[in-house]
Amino acid sequence: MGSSTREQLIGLLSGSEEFVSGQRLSDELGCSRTAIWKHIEELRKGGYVVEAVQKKGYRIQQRPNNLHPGEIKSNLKTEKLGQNVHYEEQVTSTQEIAHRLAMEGAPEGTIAIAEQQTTGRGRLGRPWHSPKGSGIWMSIILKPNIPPQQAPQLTLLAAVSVVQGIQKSTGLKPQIKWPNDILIDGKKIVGILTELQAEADRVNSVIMGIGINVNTPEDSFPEELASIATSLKVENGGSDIDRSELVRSILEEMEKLYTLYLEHGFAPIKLLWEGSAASLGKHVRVKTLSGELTGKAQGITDEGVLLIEDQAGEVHQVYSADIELSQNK
Ligand code: BT5
Repeated sequence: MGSSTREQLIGLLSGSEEFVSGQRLSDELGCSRTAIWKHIEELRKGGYVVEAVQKKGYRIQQRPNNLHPGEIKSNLKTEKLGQNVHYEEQVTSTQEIAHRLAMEGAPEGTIAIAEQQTTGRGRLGRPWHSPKGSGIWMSIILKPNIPPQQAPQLTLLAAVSVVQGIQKSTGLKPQIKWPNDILIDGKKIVGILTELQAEADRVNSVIMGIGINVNTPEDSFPEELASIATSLKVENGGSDIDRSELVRSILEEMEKLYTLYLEHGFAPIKLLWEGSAASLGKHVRVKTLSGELTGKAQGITDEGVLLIEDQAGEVHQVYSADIELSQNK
């Protein structure tokens, strides 16, 4: 799918601090100068402040605070991830959109992203709070040639990518709580939800949902989240973070790790994951659908399964669960 003229226009204007002449824009985009002028008017309506000076051309002075495809794709250094962006102001869940796009044959790396989700979801049907304009709510379509049992590895891969992306964009150093939470100071800042379109022996598409509290003000979390959730803005001393830049860093990190994974398997990802894991070596309480277990988190296997050693010294393999880090050890 090619970029729209609007995306290309934003790309051209973003490529330079200088004015770009109307003639050059019209040559590169293959449309008349009047058409360019109309597109610029559209950008202005979309929240861009565009300076227009006779004989010099156009220059973006201020960008809107949104996740429009043009914003995400300008200067995005990836080959696949994020090159095809499906953006909406409000959706039920970006997972639903991405599932649909994958069924319709969207290429690998396509993302669905929205300013707001009305029924954002976590695992096991739990709700994901996704207020308007302050977070990153996105779902990435991947098409790895792996058996379905290996899909949990991609959750861990996504977690490492998000940690590295956040670190690169903000300098903050989040930690990963197995399998899918990213925390700062023990509070949740990111949730990851991996869903599959698969047959018994092969994955057709992985729909990787990532929710990040970016510019959520401190006092705006609903009561049930106030003590367990935080945002990058809160942890960053109150200053706003550029969401589209953060999306780009995450997509760039993820593409690097995903390529590494497809070429060399999970081993290199496992090492990186362990380097950011909050739970390893700690005493944890594990809640699975079949019961509870307490013990020491020993590590993860090459498949991404968590190993817990109980008080009797027996080692349990945990495939899917919620874990709590004990306070006392
Ligand atoms: C997750 O589930 O953490 C996965 C969340 C994935 C959200 C993304 S957003 C884009 C895509 N579209 C979707 O519809 N979903 C994905 P889980 O481990 O089950 O955690 C859910 C729990 O996290 C809830 O029960 C709350 O306790 C807590 N929670 C809900 N909203 C939160 C938020 N915004 N920040 C921090 N914690 C939250």
